[in-house]
Amino acid sequence: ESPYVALSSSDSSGMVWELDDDDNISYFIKKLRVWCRQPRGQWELGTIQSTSGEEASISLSNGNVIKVVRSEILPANPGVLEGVDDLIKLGYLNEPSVLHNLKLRYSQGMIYNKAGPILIALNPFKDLQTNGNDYVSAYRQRIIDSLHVYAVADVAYNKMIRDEVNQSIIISGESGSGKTETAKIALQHLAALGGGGSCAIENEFLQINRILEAFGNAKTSRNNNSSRFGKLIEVHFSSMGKICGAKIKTLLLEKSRVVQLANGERSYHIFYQLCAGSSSDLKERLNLRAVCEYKYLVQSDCTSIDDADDAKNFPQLKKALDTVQICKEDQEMIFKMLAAILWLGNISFQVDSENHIEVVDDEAVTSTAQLMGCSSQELMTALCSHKIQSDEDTIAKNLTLRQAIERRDAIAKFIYASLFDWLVEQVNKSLEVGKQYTGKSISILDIYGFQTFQKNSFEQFYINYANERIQQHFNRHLFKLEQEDYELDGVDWTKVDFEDNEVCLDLFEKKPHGLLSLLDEESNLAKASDLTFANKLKHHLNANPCFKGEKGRAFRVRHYAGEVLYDTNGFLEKNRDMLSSDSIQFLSSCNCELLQLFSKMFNQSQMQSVATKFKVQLFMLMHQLESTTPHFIRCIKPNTKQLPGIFDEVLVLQQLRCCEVLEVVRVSRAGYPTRMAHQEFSRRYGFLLSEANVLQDPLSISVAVLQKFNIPSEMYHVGYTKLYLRAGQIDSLENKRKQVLQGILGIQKCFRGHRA
Ligand code: AOV
Ligand code: MG
Repeated sequence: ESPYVALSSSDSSGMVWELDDDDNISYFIKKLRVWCRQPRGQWELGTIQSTSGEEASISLSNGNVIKVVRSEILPANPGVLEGVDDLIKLGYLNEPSVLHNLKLRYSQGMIYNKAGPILIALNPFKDLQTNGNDYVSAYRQRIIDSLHVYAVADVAYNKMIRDEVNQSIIISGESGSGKTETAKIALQHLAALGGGGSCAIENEFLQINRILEAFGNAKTSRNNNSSRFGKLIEVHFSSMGKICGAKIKTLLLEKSRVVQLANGERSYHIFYQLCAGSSSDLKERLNLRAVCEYKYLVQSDCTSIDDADDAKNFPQLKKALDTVQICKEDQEMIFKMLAAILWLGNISFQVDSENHIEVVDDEAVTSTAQLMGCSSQELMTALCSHKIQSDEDTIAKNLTLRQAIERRDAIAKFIYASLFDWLVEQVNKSLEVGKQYTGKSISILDIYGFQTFQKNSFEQFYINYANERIQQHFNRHLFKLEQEDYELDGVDWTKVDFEDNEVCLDLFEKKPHGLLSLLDEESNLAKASDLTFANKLKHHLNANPCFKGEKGRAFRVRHYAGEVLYDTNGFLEKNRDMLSSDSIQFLSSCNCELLQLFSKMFNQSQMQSVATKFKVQLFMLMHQLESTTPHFIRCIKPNTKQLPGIFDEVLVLQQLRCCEVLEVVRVSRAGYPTRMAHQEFSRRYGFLLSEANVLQDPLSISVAVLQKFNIPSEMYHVGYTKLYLRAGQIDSLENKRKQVLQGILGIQKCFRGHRA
């Protein structure tokens, strides 16, 4: 029950007080439990003892009495509302109350919370033993807390079957907040729901995740297992609710990581697994060395991860490749490509007396050439010369040292990115169980999280842009559409304000003067540089409040999750992502099936910039999500140390703010979370009425059902087209329906029994 009523009279001392709409205290109340802000920003619980003017004396729980000004005080919830599972139940919805609630539950191992329609998942940074088969059955028998990712998957599954509409589970949150783990838990539960009692599909999903993570995840300074690509896993179900296939769609892999690492970070897990865990036979065939001998891997002074055993993970990865039916020959080819990339990184150049550069002909060259299926000479030519086609013949021109290094790295990146895409394709082939999907699907979205470092480059630029798009999807569904619906349908409604990120998206997408268009425009100019690009941005975008030009090559963007300073250094080159025609020709001439395939694929793909390709991929993904009923999970990172038991209030608050949790709860508390068209409602529940009503129009039937089951009038609103129900109402109707249906089924069984 809301404490508003109880507290809005005068208290025992006779002091009159009031709370305004935003829960601010307009008058002081004696003995009221309050939160007061301490000088360092944290909130402390206390009780008002006396007031004088703008100040109150507050006694804290440690016995101290302090004086606090009115603006630094907020009302606290009564003890009975400590640790509620849904923030919607909080009487006072203010930041300290929400934080306190989450913190209390977190300290008791309860990492899941509802905030109206969304699930908030706090990263425990330890195994809570709440996932796995025992837990699925415990969950099903309702032995355990129903607040779990399982519950979200359940709701999505039931809704898909009931409404025959595709569903999506959209997981968002900062880097390291737990999206990928949450996605795995959701997938595991879908497999349990639609797997028909066998664990085969569950195991297959597990193995696929192992492959995707080995090739697509890496240690960053934010997360030891950071996803460096985005993914949408689409699980298809038959009309009977059984899984009949799945498909993975990926979003641009961060390929610069293959050749360039920030200090303390690692390249993709697979490289370390391969070096540490392959058999001596395989090592010999690939001429493989220890991690410390490869330049691409040692540049960051970080080759191992606490708690991760690269050597042990490799045989498991091979098993996973077996599971998705990648044959041993193909596996060998994959490992060869990885070894070739590592050796490529060891190739060095020298400048001769005439200032010509040449490749140092050493073991790196012979190993790479052997692995790629070409001669050392062919490889060396490809790395340091540039063929120019004149009218009569072709002339070879020597590259500069910088160009040669760029070419070497470009080849390494190209091979790795192509290998990743190819692998995803193979995985998808193995997932196509039933070719024809007759039923509906549930998609799980898990992308790279919002990131901000001291220096942010092109990778952060597109990652944060994608997060901005997903934030908009979130806003649209939880604020915009919701509130528009009320207004259109004549529901009396006080609008809840929310931070729209349209202006920031505009900054990225506007044509011709948005960040992406300007980047493409500049990338097409031969004479352009990162500096001219930065200047162009400052020239065209300064009017957008989300943009700020900075000194030199830098600019700032105000994202929904905070301000990020970008350095345009390398933007143009990374966006052009050129692979010279020489390199492609060279790769297609190698005696290696995969390299030939990759170069063919390259020739078929249009020559698009990375920004354009990314935008297209992202739009396709969002377009697909638009046609689904979304279920949102917000992951929250309780601390940056990646350790259990630490709840950093400032950090959590900042994340709650940027995903507007309080606003979501406000909309949902004031609103009607369940809505159904009269047609749909009457079809589903009309049969609960006596026959006489069945001939009426849907709206009248809806009303009759509500009346028959004594639903109080403040619990619903009859709109022009839809029926709006407050939280909890549909559950009681569903229960009634189930009871009646079970009764009917029971009678039918009884009849059949008689006939038999
Ligand atoms: P992310 O997906 O949100 O980051 P992860 O899902 O990789 O974050 O989580 C980071 C780490 O937190 C994991 O490796 C686990 O150690 C731990 N963790 C997260 N969720 C759980 C859980 N439910 N139970 C136990 N441990 C957990 V990124 O991909 O960087 O944006 O790109
Ligand atoms: Mg992840």
